[in-house]
Amino acid sequence: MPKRIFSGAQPTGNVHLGNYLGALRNWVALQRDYESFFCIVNLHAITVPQDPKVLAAKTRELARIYLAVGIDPEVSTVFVQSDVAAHAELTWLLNCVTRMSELERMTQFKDKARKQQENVGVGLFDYPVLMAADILLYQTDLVPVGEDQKQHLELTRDIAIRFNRDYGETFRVPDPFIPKVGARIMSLADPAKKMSKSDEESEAGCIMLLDDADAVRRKFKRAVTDSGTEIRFDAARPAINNLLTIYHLLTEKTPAEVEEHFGGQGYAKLKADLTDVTIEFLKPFQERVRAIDDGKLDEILERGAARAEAIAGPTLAQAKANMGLTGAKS
Ligand code: ATP
Ligand code: LTN
Repeated sequence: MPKRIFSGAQPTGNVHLGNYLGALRNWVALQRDYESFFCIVNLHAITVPQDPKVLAAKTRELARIYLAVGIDPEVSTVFVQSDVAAHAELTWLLNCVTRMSELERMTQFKDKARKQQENVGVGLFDYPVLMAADILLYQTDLVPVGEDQKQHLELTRDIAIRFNRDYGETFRVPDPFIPKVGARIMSLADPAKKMSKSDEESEAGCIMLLDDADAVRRKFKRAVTDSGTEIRFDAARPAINNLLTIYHLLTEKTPAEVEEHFGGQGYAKLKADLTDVTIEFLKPFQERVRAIDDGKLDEILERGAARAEAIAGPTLAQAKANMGLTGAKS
């Protein structure tokens, strides 16, 4: 049996270069070596307030982005989380084997709860359990994500191991796939923070995949730099390290080739070249986003939901049976 991968992104805000270099790019690279499921996790999106019309539009936009970065719907399953009811149902079962104390430790919850102030929904607290359900429903082997999801993956493994121990072998225990380079692209405005679409203050530090050339030029021009003039990879200089990492990943030049390319040059040259390679990457990508036909997109998402359901349904049924949840139908 081919090994399986599962991953997802939330249809909120705008997809940025960090999401691409940390996650989407690896999904594309891995999709032919694994049986792949790529989900648009709209149930995760509603853990913080969303405008329904905007959420619906962003869900379709994200599906277009998946396809335009190179996810091949003939090879991979692309679907919307809320189209497969098993995700919500397994979450309930897993809620009953997850401890409050485990969820209280989640750093993403703590960060997001702080931003929501008194309006912290129960769903936000339960977010990691829904994520565990996503992954475990597909008997997933590998989960390609950015560095920020590591803690959620560890919790997913703990939940699977506990469920298997208490109710008998039910779920495969997944491994994270976190790339060595690019797993944490930093904000151009503040290299101490990760590039993030949910952080409103940092718009200027975030290159969006749908940004036009002017926006890209402006953002790189204003990008923060560190002291020292030499253009080389240096862990002690996070701003330049981040810019060089982006250049290295977009051009696929080795770090040595990148340093040689910029040898004896200054920040102006680095920013100019980075702007050029980014625009060169984004232009054809954005054309592909626009070229995807609406009807075709519906067809892909319907087919995706049916394929996902065919795997998720039996896993859910097994989990229920193992827990003793047998009613009229069984
Ligand atoms: P954000 O913080 O921008 O809101 P998110 O993690 O909430 O991002 P998703 O769209 O759900 O948003 O994330 C999709 C993928 O992108 C995840 O695998 C996540 O780990 C990865 N990712 C997010 N930000 C970065 C980053 N700055 N560098 C590398 N990978 C990232
Ligand atoms: N929490 C993830 C999105 C996500 C996910 C998943 C990633 C939801 N379910 C399952 C991998 C596997 C994030 O990146 N914010």
